[in-house]
Amino acid sequence: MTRDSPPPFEAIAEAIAAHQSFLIAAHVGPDGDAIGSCLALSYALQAMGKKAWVVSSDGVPSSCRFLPGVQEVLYAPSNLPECAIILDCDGTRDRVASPYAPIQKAKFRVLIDHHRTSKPIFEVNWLDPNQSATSLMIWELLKYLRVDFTPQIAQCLLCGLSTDTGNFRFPNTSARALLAASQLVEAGADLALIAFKLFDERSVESTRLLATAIDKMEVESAGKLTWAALTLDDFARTRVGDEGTDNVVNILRNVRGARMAILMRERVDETGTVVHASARAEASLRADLFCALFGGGGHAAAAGFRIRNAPFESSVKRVVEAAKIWVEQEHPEPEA
Ligand SMILES: [Mn+2]
Repeated sequence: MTRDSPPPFEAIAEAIAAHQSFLIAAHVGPDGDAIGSCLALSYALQAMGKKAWVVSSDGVPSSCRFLPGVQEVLYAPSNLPECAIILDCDGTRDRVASPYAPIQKAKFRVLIDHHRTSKPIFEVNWLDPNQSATSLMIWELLKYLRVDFTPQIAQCLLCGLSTDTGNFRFPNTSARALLAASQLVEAGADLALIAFKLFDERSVESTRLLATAIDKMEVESAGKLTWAALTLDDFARTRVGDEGTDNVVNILRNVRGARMAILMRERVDETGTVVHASARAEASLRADLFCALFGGGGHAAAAGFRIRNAPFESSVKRVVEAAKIWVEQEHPEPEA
């Protein structure tokens, strides 16, 4: 499939018709587009009389817990699905927030994504980096399938669209995205609630962590780079986990003159110390390519990565040194 080929709606419709049970999953560290697109598709499949399980091995971020259907999200599928539909990521073992065996054992797999770095690895692949959000692609698909847009489906899709367009402020806010938003509001979605939940609401603990991050902010490269590193100690003191860092990197990126911002967090899992990093940048700085240096990915303006098996401080140093060079260099234009 090339970039310009039409969406494989017919093949996806056939996959849905031919199977009875579906695993739906998106990327690790899920956001509103990941969760929203999965839940909307699940509602649609259930309305078509199918079994659908939304899986997120990283759970649901607190900013998305207002969405209908989140209580049904599973950490792992309870049964083997006939068909797996993977959304908003490249479909690989490392990126999908689901045990991988059920995906490998499924009779049929569908990949729907708007990340530039994704490759057609499944039986049916709809990859379109010009789409503002995977939720917008699901909106197109459900229109093709003539699904009734219930208030639940509308709320989930608008949440995804709002997440990935920065509540309709980023340059990827296409006319199509606004048309979809208008129709989703008409179908019962609550944009004011979505915007507040996704972008403004914070817990007391997370507000304290934000203050810590701002306090620890470093400015480099004549103001072109802002960054902060939050340690285990910072998390312990403010009594909040990684979910408390939502949108903090965007605040670092908002500093006048900053072309790139990086937020690094010291976390621990069963493998030991893990550095979680988020980057935001002018699209021309290709945050996705920067994060790929450390095994991550994402979009030109927003991307992330994780570093394992290295002490936090030395990882932070390595990332900052690379970023200082990066903001001085030219990078390839995102392909159309
Ligand atoms: Mn997305």
